[in-house]
Amino acid sequence: MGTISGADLLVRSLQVEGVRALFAITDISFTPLSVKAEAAGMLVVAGRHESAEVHMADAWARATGIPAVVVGGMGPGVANLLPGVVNAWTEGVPVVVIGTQRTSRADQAVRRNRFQYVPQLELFRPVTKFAAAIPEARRVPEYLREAFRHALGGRPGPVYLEFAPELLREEVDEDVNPVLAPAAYRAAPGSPDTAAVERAAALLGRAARPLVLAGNGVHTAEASEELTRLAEIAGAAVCTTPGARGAISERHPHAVGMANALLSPVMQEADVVLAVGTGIGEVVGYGQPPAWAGPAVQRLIHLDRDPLVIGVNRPVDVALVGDVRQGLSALTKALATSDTRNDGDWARERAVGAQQVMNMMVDAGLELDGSPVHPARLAAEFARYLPEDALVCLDGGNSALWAHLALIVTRPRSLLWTGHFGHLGTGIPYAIGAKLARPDRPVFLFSGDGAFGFNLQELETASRVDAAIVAVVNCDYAWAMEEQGMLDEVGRTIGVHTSVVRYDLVAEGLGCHGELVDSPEGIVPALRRASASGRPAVVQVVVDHAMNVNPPGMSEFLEMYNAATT
Ligand SMILES: Cc1ncc(C[n+]2csc(CCOP(=O)(O)OP(=O)(O)O)c2C)c(N)n1
Ligand SMILES: [Mg+2]
Repeated sequence: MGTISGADLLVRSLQVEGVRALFAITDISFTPLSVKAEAAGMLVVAGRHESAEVHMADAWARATGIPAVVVGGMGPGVANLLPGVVNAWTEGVPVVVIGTQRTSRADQAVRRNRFQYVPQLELFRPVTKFAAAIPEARRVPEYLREAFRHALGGRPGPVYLEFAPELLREEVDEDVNPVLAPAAYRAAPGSPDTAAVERAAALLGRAARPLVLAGNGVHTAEASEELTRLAEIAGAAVCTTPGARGAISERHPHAVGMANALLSPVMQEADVVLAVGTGIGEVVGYGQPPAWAGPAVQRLIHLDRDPLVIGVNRPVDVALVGDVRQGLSALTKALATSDTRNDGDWARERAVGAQQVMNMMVDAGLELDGSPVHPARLAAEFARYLPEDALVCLDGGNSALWAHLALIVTRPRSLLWTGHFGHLGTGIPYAIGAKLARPDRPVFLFSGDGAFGFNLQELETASRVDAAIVAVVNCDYAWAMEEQGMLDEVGRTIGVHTSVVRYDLVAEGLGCHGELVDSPEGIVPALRRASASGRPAVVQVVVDHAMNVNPPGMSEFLEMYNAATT
């Protein structure tokens, strides 16, 4: 009978779950963990700020469906993890967060004015699905199992585990608490109830104007193909939440794009809505008037793996609780054998209209000449430049809105954006995490200049780990999204403008390729040089600040928010 260290038990517990990356700024409190993870073949990456490392792990999970691990050293290292964890929690992204702690849980009750001590568990409890202190090495597998059950079950989310540094070095009997395979300790949801599927299929089959609202749960379940097949069989139009774009190809003849204020006429017209893998939150108007029609005239079928999201924001006619992929397949099967189903004319008509508007955004943007560059021109040039297999990250205020208007997303897990929390600063780390997870894909970032500044130093990380991302900065030297509201309220701005910054030179100083562009004609050549450099690259494009203040759809967007019940 052999012995095994706490660090080994931890790494093995991560490996059985397919974890391949560990993000950590070195801290001697967890040296054995870094060493064992590296020895096990995991990618061990040190960022320049713990919160950015959480964003990297978050992007890894979004790009692959598999969680990554972030480790913080006791006290400040753990405290710095917090914003990244808050973002992952609100966004429903599984991240395994580990902290060392000055002392064991049992010893924390005594107030001794310790160096680098803060009650970490209490900080993380409200923003994780599970937070616990592992008391001793032999219980590592048990705590990791519980952590993964929570991180990946229901609506996914981050989990936090902590321990005193000695735990990693402690040797325990190898056979006492062995590491099990995931199938032995956590179950995936099954297919929804058959009778409910039949009722849903009957309702969808009789619909005159069926519309599917797809959320991130479609990505979680890897159910894009099933979603597309259902749309075809049901003759339904499909929109996605803004954060789940690409769940269906936006070029599919039934795709009507993002559920936002601009799509409201279609959302109101539908007589049966199938919401799938979404909590129908505020960004889609809570599924209520004025963005949608009321329950009296618009029926709702809601399919989700988590029963806790059903009926929260809108009364439901048929609830389907279970795996999204199996649920969609079951619905497709039930409809395929039914003689009552929609012919898809309404869906195709609406999709033609919606896709014309989407194409128009690019065509109209390309017409805008002059310097400084119009942000719509930049977004259009960017969208047109992207290769088909691009993975795009968005960050910024109005900058992100311009990009949303110009982009057409055709693949799942290809647009990373904090659609729920709107967390500025996620862009650079998201792009790095995505590129490390998917080196086979060209990874781009479209960011506002304000957002870009939060984690600018991570460009050094990108350079060091060879994450050849191409970052485009829509640079108006201002926090433009905040400007109009402030002008409307007090007639002037405070703290909206920043000084002129050479992000291209900063990028070069941090080991990346840099480009500064001030004319529309300069954009594409700079993008080409950036891609060809083979290095992480920053293309700073100076845009017209006045034009950046009010992107189309902005006022409707605010109107929809204000009108939906809070
Ligand atoms: C971390 C964080 N801080 C503040 C905000 C509030 N906020 C939303 S948009 C925005 C302006 C963003 O400026 P920039 O990235 O330059 O994009 P622009 O609107 O100028 O295109 C601010 C400050 C936020 N969403 N997140
Ligand atoms: Mg700006």
